[in-house]
Amino acid sequence: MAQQRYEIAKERYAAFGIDTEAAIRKLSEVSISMHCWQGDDVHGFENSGSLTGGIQTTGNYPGVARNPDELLADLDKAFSLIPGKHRVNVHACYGIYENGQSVDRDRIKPEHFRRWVDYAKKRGLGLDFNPTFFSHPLSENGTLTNPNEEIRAFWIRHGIACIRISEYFAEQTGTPCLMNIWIPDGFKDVPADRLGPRERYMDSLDQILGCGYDKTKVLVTLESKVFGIGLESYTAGSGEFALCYAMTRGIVPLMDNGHYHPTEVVSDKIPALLCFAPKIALHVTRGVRWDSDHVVRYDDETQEMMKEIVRCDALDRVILATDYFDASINRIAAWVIGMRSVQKALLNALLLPNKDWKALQDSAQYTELMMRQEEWKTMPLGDVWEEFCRRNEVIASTEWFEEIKKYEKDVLSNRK
Ligand code: RNT
Ligand code: ZN
Repeated sequence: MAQQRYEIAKERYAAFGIDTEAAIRKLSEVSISMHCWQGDDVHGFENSGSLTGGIQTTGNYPGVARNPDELLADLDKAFSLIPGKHRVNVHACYGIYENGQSVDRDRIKPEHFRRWVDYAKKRGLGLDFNPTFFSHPLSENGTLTNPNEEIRAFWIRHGIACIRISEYFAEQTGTPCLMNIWIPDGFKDVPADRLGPRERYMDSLDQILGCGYDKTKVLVTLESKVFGIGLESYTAGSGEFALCYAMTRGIVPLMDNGHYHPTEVVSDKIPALLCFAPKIALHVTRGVRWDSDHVVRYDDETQEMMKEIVRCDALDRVILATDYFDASINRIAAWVIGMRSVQKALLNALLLPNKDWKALQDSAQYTELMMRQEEWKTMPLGDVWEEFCRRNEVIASTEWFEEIKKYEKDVLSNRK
């Protein structure tokens, strides 16, 4: 049945000159860096207490992963329901310590992440990394912008320690490791000095990048942000700061689509940046009214972002990662829904008659363009999606949720 539906869909797309086989092939090659932190509400393994840095998880759904064994098992469950081969995005607060005794952030070493490497190697997954500049006693009044030189030096050492771990990830997995820098530094209320923190941030970043590292192994990205909870009036790493820094230092700018004013869209920023940057990176998330980090869905903006990547022929220039955290629903399902939504949006983009539509735009036939864009929405994307899942040996329809229910009953319900 599904097979027949795919054959019919294939013909319908072919009538518009679109090759569904090529789209399926291309999509199979896209790997997305899946964030480990959806599995435990950004808690990590340091027992450091509460989440700070102006980001928040809400909800108390049972079965949260409490230790490395549980988080790795949950990741496996999620990956078994996500088509394709992907990467795992690890935060520095997820070091795995033999005796449960963590070391401070400026002393973390590759050996503390050996289990992540073993995990990834066994499964043929890539690994990415992130320094953790939050949820720490020394992050309360700024990290890389801190006016206290000792504290700032501590965080610079953390950044460099993370570059070493990223190099180790790249060497061990045989694929370059993306290391994303994001700091929460900012102010709740009107600052007296906006320049100073940014100058210190610039200097700190220069010191971290100046440690000497192999640029073919580690791809450093810098993520901007407009505000955080408790940091409403000012963030040092604003859009302009991060973009100018990245472009002048030859690192990669990273856009998180929750990190802009509500009517700004990252889909429009993608082609703007691609005019100048050889590579850009994305954190795909879903902000509802604010940077709320809801689970990614197949919504308009997710579709629009993926359309831009495909239309700009930039699948090899835009590096994709997910970044959201919902503690109010089954966390494994949250991973699966978000990842599959990004993939569905990519497939949709790969199946668009982009050339024809561009010709309509270029010849100012806007009425016909609008008509075609709207009529296109009822094309049988779902039948191609199911075929893509089937070929990747992953359950295509809603039946994957039976696996979640079973795992919840057999595994999650025992975590009390
Ligand atoms: C925060 C940023 C950042 C974090 C992760 C945990 O607003 O989006 O990427 O979500 O580092
Ligand atoms: Zn982010």
